[in-house]
Amino acid sequence: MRIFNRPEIYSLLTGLCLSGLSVSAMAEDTINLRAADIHDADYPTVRGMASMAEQLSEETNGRINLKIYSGGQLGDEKDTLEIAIFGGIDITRTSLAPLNSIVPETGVFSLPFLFRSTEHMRKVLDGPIGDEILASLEPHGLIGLAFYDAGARSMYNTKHPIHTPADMEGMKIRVMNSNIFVDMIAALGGNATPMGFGQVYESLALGTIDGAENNWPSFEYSRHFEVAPFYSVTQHVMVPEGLVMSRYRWEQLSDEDQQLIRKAAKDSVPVMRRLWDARVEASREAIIAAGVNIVDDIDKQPFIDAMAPLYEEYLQDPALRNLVERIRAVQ
Ligand code: BDP
Repeated sequence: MRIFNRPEIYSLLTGLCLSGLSVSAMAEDTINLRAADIHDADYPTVRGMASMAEQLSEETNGRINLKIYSGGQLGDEKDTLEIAIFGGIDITRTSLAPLNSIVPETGVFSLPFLFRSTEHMRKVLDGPIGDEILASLEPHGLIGLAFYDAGARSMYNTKHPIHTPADMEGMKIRVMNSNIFVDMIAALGGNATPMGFGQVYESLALGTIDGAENNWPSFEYSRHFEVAPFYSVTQHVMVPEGLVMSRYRWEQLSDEDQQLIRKAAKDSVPVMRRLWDARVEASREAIIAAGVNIVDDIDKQPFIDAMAPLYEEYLQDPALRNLVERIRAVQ
């Protein structure tokens, strides 16, 4: 065993004290961030955020501590967005749809049949148009950090298979809190009822609504298929998810920390997408295995045609019209 001499012991003790000091200094500097998501801990959006939290913790030795409150613990998406604007929640992951009334530019991504494919959508989100939309949040009290995938949404209901818009005549369909979604359902002949995701199962079961629309993973893990066993692969909209931060909180951070957060958010995107692609497949298989009545040979044209007035209405602003043209031009 090595015996230390007195000067060595002094220097060791000084070292320990200093590191003790720096630990306490570090503890004072710790930045605690609270993030919200309505989805459960193993949903790809939450796991994407968890990878962001891990990266931030590693890169800062635990100084930036991102804690995720999943499962809607902090409220539904409309609430968490409003609370984030006032600085009560630091980060929230929501669909872009509830942002439509706050940031008009985000409405473009809620327009039905806008993206031609997942590849097209990812290319737009990963390019300058994506950055432009993220930046458009800033004057509204939010910082757009990144986009996550939400696949394509399709119609489901408690009554009968939907093949054409005529099959939706008079149906009460739940939508997210977005006027574009409300108008989309009206254009298809249904009556839209906006409500939070957490209320949908019960409303379907009680018959307050006849249907809703969502991607395979949300339809499956929410178990909506138990009460609404008719799923038609209309793929009418591909509205992405947004990872957004409170601008109030953002402005309290140093430039370096802002950069770390932005980078960790962006770096979590490929992680999320890998999980997402696998999850879409697994959920689709689970739905088929559950015996849901699936219509997957839909002729989309009548649905696309029905959307013309919606485009007219929303694209009166030349800037938004131009945005749509630029999105369509992305190859
Ligand atoms: C899911 C989205 C989630 C929405 C939900 C909904 O991931 O952000 O809140 O749909 O329909 O696909 O409300």
